[in-house]
Amino acid sequence: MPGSPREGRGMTDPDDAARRILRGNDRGGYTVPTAGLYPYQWNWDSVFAAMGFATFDTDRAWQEVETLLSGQWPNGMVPHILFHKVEPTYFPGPDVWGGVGPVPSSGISQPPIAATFIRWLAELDPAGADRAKAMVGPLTDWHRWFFDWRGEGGAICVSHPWETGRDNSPDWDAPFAAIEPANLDAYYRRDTSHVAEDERPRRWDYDRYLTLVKLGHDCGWDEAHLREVSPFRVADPTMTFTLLRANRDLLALAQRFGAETAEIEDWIAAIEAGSERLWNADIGAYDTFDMRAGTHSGVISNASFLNWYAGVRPERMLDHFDRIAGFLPYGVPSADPQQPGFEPKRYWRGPVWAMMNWLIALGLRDAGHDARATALCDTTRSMILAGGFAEYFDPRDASPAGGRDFTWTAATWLAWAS
Ligand code: 2M8
Repeated sequence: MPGSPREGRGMTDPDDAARRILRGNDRGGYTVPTAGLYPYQWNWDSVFAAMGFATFDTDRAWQEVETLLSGQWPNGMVPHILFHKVEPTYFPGPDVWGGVGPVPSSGISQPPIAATFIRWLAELDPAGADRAKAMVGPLTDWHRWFFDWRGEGGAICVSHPWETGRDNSPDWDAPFAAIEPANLDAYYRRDTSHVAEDERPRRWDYDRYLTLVKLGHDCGWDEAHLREVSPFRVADPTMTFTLLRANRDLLALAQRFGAETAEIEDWIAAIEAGSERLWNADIGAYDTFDMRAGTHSGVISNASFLNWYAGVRPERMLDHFDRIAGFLPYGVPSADPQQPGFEPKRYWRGPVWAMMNWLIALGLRDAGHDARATALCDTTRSMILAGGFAEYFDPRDASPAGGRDFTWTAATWLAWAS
């Protein structure tokens, strides 16, 4: 972690500020993304949190992931939210979801970045080898769940936008337009009491999010049934590319600890081939593919740039990366600023997310695109120094948006951007 300029509005010591955010969001064994707005344990947020903790407290880092895996369902799925104790500041809570695992939870998963970061954690902290070894079985079961229930010829689908973590991306506009919300009980959102309405999804989106949650809840999260009847089944670059990368890292862990590798090798080959499904030749970019409609979204998002992280086709996406970098001072925006649907302050429809930049830059570095990786790290550092540890940032001027004192931005700072 190279040194950083100690500047920024109101931040005399950003490293110390970041550590204090992680400690402040620690609820004892797990970390919330931010108080109030997100008062539970989220899946990929926790993995980023672990890497932040790893810079100053490796025991706490391992504990974060162990608590996450303690919520694994019997079918292998690791939920996207664990509701360790009920908090009234968030909706929808455990009763709306009706998760069927050992800890009250949601009924969907989130991008499986865990194996990748557990591998690093094990390298960083050799004393934690036994803890890493104990995770190989649960991680394999989780990856198998993705492959069995979300795989479509090696491309990995989602059954809800929340599963990708990119909640209101323009990617979902077309599949959502085909969903007519039905039989929804009256509900009261809590998010807009914490954050300005124009930085959050619209009511139109929430009606459809909750329609899909109700569908899952009412069948007890029966994946075979949902695969048949759900109106929403979309192959997605976040899932496909993070799972491909995670399988490569799981393979390394399995080899190190003498676990079975053949199944993991098969998954890697299948997803490498299946990722081609996400290549939209019309726009020369990776995007989502709606399995129900048989159409690409045509949307270039920050997830479109995860092919390098996944280790596929390193020559692709560079033109779009350079075009967008030349158009906006702070990238990578969550939606293409030169496409319709771009909204620079509205959540996953334009703002920049520091932890997505981290994943993209990791991939750029692995693919040998070093100058771009360094430039992305530099702009992310400036963005955080200018805007603080916000949930996301306006790509035009780095102004902060969404929640504040945010765990994954603090963790990204400590483990990568500082
Ligand atoms: C956001 O998603 C949650 C639902 O899962 C929400 O808006 O209520 C997304 O940014 C997601 O990627 C993230 O994991 C979560 C917590 O930070 O918030």
